[in-house]
Amino acid sequence: NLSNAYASDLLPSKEGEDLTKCFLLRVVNILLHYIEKTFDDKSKILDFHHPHQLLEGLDGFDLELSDHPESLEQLLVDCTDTLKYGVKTGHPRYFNQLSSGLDVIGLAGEWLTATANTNMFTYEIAPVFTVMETVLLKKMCGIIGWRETEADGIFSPGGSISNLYGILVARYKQYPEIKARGMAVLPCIVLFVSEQGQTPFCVVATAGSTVFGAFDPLHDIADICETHKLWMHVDAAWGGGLLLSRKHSCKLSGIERADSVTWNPHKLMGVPLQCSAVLTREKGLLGACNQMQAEYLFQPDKVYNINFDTGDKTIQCGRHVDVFKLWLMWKAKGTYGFEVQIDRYMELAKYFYKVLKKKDNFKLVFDAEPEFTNVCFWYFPPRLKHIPKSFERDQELQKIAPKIKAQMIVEGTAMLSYQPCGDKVNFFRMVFSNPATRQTDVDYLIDEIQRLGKD
Ligand code: ABU
Repeated sequence: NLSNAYASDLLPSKEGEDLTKCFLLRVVNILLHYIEKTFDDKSKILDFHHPHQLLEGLDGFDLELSDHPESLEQLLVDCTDTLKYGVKTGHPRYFNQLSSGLDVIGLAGEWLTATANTNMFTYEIAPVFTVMETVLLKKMCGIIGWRETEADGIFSPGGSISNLYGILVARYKQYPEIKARGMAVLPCIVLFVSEQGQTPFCVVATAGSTVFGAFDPLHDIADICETHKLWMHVDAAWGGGLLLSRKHSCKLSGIERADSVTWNPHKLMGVPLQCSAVLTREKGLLGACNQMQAEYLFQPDKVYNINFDTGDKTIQCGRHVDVFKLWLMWKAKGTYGFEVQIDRYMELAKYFYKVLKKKDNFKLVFDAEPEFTNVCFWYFPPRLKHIPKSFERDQELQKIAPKIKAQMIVEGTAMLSYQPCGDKVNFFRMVFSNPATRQTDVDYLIDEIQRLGKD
């Protein structure tokens, strides 16, 4: 019992070894229990409460902070409660986001990363991780189809920031004077979004859109970019992982002609959050575009090769080590292991599509075999099933997905996402990126939607 022990008794406190070991082993036991529950399809995905209930405190779980220290025993209770009221994103019936699943090797990687507790900005303080990052970037650039020695990249916090890096580099490449003279010396530039643009400098194509999982025709876009000398950025945050599948990588054909690419291993490849890379075909641009040469970090007269002080390629200063868990997972699976996992998701998506197609109370948003692992569909409760499409019918249909989802969350049985899009009222988006999911979970989900959606 650690009721009379406090954080100040742990290492580096004198003779704190035994207590530190005891405390951390108890934390690990809490985590192991959570991991076992995560993979148990009979356990609830979440124990849902409203924000105000969490703020008010639940069964002694108090989020307020105090002036006095809590005992280690109470901290263990806090850890247990934090997991108790969270969402088991590795549960086999968790389909809510593009990033899901709980990879045990990736988890071990994240634990090691937290223990190492260093910053990615210089080789000086992250020698192994900065070199490891270059190995991973080289591997990913090679898979895209770029000549590895000339390509470059950086891991950054998520897909949107990676896209931002792509656009910053595109702008710098076209207008390097921006670095010294700022935006004011540039014409009114725009990303290529319509034929009435001002001065387009960049086209952003998508490989695996968030909702529909659609792929842009990358060769066609590359042809236009080459003709008009436009930078081509491919947002492959979601679809990038498909490059590891020999069967399906053709959907990204032409990505090798891009100037920059966003690829999030924390999505299709199942790496624990967060793990996102921006990759550029031309070496040196990220640095030239973003460097600030802070003298307190990036001294030019260091004892080692300062090309490995990669932090100056970013607009961040502090940078989390996101690479180790990916590196360790790649070691554990090999490229072929990722391929098997990804091909299985594609098979599951096809299975799901075929089952839905046969059911007259489900309607697919696109009645064609899925291009990716996204399958979008409506559920029609009996009272709406035979009503022809009309404004009034759609007003009712719009309410169905949120109602089913709300009940699913309250009961904690499954989680999947829904959204409207353009003229399409709320529909469900099923997506496969969770290694724990089996066909039986897919069958369960269909039954569950019908159970919760009954009139
Ligand atoms: N980057 C957008 C992710 C959205 C999703 O997980 O559904």
